[in-house]
Amino acid sequence: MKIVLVQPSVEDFYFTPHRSSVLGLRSLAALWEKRGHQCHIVNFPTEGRKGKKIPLPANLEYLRPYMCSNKIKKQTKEISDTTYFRNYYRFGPSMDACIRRIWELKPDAVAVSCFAWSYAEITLNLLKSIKNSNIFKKVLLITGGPGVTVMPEYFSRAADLVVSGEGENSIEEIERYLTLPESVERGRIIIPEPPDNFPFVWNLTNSRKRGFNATTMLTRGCPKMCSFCSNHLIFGNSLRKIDLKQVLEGIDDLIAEVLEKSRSQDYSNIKLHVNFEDDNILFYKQYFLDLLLCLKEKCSRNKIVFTFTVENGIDYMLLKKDYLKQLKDLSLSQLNISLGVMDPEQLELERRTGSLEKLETIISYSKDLNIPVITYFICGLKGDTPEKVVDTITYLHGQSTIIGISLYYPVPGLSDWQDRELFKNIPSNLCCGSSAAPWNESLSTKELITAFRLARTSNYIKKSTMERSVAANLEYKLLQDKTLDKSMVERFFEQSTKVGNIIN
Ligand code: B12
Ligand code: SF4
Repeated sequence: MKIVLVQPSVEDFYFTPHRSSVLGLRSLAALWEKRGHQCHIVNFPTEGRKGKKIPLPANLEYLRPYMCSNKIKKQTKEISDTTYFRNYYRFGPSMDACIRRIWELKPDAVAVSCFAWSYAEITLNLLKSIKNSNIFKKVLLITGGPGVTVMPEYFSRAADLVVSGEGENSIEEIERYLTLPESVERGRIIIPEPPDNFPFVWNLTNSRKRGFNATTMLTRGCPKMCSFCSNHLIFGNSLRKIDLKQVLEGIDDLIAEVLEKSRSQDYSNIKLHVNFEDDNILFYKQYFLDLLLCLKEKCSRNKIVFTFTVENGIDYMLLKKDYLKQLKDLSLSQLNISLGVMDPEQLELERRTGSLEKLETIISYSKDLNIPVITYFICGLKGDTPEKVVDTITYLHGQSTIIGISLYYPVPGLSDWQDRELFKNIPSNLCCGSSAAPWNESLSTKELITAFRLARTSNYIKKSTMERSVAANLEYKLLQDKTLDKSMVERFFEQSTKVGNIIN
């Protein structure tokens, strides 16, 4: 059978195409092909060079005053680099174009993924358009993914089969539906058993300037239960990894693919960067070192310059100096740290552990090793205050790190969001971090956006060579800006002048 696996277009203020690797769909395709099916993946958000500007949805109108108008383009770089978003986009083709593309592939079944609840509505619209279109009458329509898993009933009106959780083992049900279409009970929700082992898959892209970029993931599940994270809802609490032997064989295939493409495109110096999307790879420290060593050696034997990152974030509490040195020797090119939250009381509330002393040791050792650091924290958690958030930003301003700020968003089914009915009556795009909605009523939209802009301001100041004059100029301009919370801006500049910063 021919199965077309689809990642729908995304509508948001921004998107990260180099991380949009559809590893879930790749994993399904790898296993389903082994059963004799012909699988074709369509990753719509990565089609086309960049997003197409579209009108701001009516329910996000409250963000308009914070959006930097296009007139600001003419403003200095220091202002444009410290603003909120400017435009709203569609990443990927229009609905009609998507339908046409899928139809041209002549599928027996279409499997649509929803990678986050915040994109539930756009996924549902695609499903409905397929379902209502006569040309797809005989085509089986399946949906799954993290966004579907947390609220499967929302999708059952629009798909023949709704899969909650890991999708690999849903293939038996799909085959049954395809062979006995008359037995199909439309909109059925199934929760397949997780696979015993899952395949090593990757997404490889390349450009002449940057070389090759591969994204992969080696583990699933997490025994921790951070209050804001929905990982356990999809992958459960037990941690699993791909068998090392299987990864090592896969690395040979990855390198062969790189060599083949570089030959056909006539590359002289071959560079390969691998990004691991794992949530907590340091649960398997030795395993990770073993495969990095193998990857580096195989690259070197083939005259490929190898580097790697773990962009989804590394748990600094599990990181020690000697391990970091080993990662550096194995070509770690940037350290992405997940801080989660800084305040000790808050840490407890979020069921996380942390130590600023440890964080500082890791950041300063990274500086010695010449590894750039990005530290991510979440803003707008329950119990957060504007003061706590500014204190986190100023604290990080004093460290050798760039700040990555994530605005809080809820996911149906998390311990604080058990009432799923609530989400049926709210447009799902309100659950995007970029919507800066005051979910926990701890910070208002204005305060969340002020925090976002202060984090960018800190990064901008750190990157500039004339920090003091840039900071003074920005302080003046931000204090004039009526869309910002004045007391947060004042607190930031007052404290950041005291801590100074040590990035350069
Ligand atoms: C890489 C990643 C991204 C990439 C895109 C991923 C992609 N699909 O291409 C990027 C960086 C763009 C991204 C962005 C966001 N992400 Co993200 N992301 C991830 C991450 C770290 C890895 C995804 C992955 O490859 N997993 C591995 C594969 C094997 O798993 P999978 O994709 O879930 O697929 C399995 C099942 O879900 C299922 N399945 C998937 N699709 C389908 C389809 C069918 C038909 C079937 C049957 C089954 C099925 O079967 C697969 C195999 O078992 C996950 C965390 C995680 N551990 O998964 C978060 C995660 C998916 N992200 C999440 C969120 C919320 C976001 C944001 C929306 C957050 C925000 N700031 O608003 C942003 C959007 C920002 C933006 N505008 O860019 C949440 C989703 C929670 C939820 N249920 O709603 C996750 C789970 C993080 C978390 N811990 O909570 N993300
Ligand atoms: S945030 Fe990371 S450590 Fe916490 S539960 Fe999620 S995956 Fe696990």
